[in-house]
Amino acid sequence: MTRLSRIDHLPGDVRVPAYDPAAHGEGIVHLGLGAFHKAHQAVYSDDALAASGGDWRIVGVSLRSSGAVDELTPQNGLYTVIAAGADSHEVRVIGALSRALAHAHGDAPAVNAALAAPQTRTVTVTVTEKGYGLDRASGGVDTAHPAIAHDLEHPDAPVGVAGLILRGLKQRHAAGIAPFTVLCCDNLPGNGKLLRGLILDLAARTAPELRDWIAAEVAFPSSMVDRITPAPGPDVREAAERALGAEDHAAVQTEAFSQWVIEDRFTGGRPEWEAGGALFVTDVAPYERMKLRMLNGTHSMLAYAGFHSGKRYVRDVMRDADLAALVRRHLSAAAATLDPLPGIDFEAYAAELAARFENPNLAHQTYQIAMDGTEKVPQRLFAPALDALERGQPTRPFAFAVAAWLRHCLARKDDGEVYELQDPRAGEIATRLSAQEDAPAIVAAMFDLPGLVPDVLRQSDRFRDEVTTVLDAMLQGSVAGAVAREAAL
Ligand code: CS2
Repeated sequence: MTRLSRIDHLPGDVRVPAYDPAAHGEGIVHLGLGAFHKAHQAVYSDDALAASGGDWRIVGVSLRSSGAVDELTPQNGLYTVIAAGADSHEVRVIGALSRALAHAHGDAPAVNAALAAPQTRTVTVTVTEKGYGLDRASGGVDTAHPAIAHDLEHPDAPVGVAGLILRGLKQRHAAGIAPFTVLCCDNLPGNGKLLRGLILDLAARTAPELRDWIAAEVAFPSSMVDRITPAPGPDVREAAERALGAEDHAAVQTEAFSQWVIEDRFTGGRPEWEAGGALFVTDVAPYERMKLRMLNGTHSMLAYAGFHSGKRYVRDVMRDADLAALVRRHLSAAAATLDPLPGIDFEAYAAELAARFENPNLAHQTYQIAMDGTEKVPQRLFAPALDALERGQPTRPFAFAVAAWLRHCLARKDDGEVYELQDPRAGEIATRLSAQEDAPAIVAAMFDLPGLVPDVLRQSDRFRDEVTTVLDAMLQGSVAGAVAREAAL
C-alpha cells in the first residue's frame, strides 16, 4: 500500500487542505511535535491558511525523540486527524506542517536556523507541564531539571525549551532581527507569564545583557488550549489507512470539540486562527482557570479513582454510576470556585464536559491522564481547594481527588498488581512512601514534599482530615468501595 505524501487522489470523503500547501512559506516554529499539537494548533493553522493564506506553515520540532520525524518526513508533513465525536466522524488531512525536525537526532543546526530565521514570527510550545524545568516557587528555572542543568552549562548548544528559545532570541538580537512571539500551549495557569519568567531567569543567568531587551520586546501571550487527544494506538493508524486507502504513520485521533482562547499580543503578526474558531481576548486567566479546574481537575480525579476501580478508559468511568456521580460533584465544586465569566454558563459547560468524557468513540486511558501528578495537581486540585477553603465552600471533592492521587502514588493496585508511577518526582515519592503504611503517615510524607502543597492547605486540619479519611477508606477497604461510599454521601 502506498504511503500518504500528497493531497490529490484521496477518497472524496476525506477532507483535504483547501489551499496548496507548497505555495505557502514557513512562519511558525513549534517545539514539542506530539499528538496534541497535531490535533490542535496545526488544525487551526490549516484553517487559517485556507481562509486567508500567508506564510504561516509550521516547522515542527521534536526535542528528544525522532519518532514524529520518521513518521512525518516521508509523508511531506501530511497526516490525518480523525475527529471522533459521540455521533460525528471526520477524517481530515492537514497540510500546515512544512517540515519535521528531530533536535536530538542530527537536526539541531536546522532547528537553530529556523529559530533565527526572519520569517519565523511565532514560536509555539507544547512540551507538557514537566517539559519546561520551571521552579514554581521562585517562578524561575529549576536547576535540577536535566534540560535546564544542561543549558546552564552549555547555553550555546541547548537541548531544552528555554535554552532553545533564548539562543534563538540571542541570535536575532545580534543580527538585528525582530524577536518572535512565544506562545505557550500547555495546561499551566498563566502559561505565557510562566514561560516569560523562565526565559528571563535563564537569560539573567546565561545572557544577562539580553534580559532587559527580552523583558521589553518579546511578547509571551497566554493561551487556554482544549482538545482531548489520547496517545494514538495502532488502531488509529489502521482507521486512517482504511479511510485514505494509503498508509499514514502519523495519524492522530481526537474529539470533535476544540477550543483555543488566546491573549491577542503578537508582535510579528499572526495567522488568522479565528478561522478555526479561536477566540482572541485581552485576559485569558478566567478561561484557563475554568478549564484547568473543571476539565483537567475532574479528569485527574476520575483518572485516579477510575484506574484503581478497574476502568481502563474515561468512557468506562462514565458508565459507572458512582464514578459518574463523583464526576458531576467535582465539576460543580470546581465551578463554585470560579468568578462569573461573561458569556459562559458553568452549568452548561459542566454538562458539555460530562458528555465529552462519555464519548464512546474515544479511547482515552485513565493511566495516561494519571501520569505526572506532581506537575498537575497544584493547578487542578490545590488551587481550587484553596479558594473553596477561603470562600467557606466544601473542600471534600478536592480532598477526595487528592486522596485518590496519593493512593495512585503507592504504585500498586488493590489486587497487588504493581505499575510504574509515571511522574518526574517518582523517585522522591517512592523513597518517602517506602516505609509508610497508614493514611496519616502517607498524607504527612506527601504533604511535606518540598514546594508542592500550598502552606494554607498543609496547615488546614479540615483539609488534611478529609484527605486522610478518604485515603484510609481506600486502604482499609478498596478504592471501589471508597468510591461507592463517597458517591452515597
Ligand atoms: C488531560 C489533558 O492528560 C491529561 O492530564 O487532563 O491532556 C486533557 O485531555 C486536555 O487538557 C484536554 O484539552
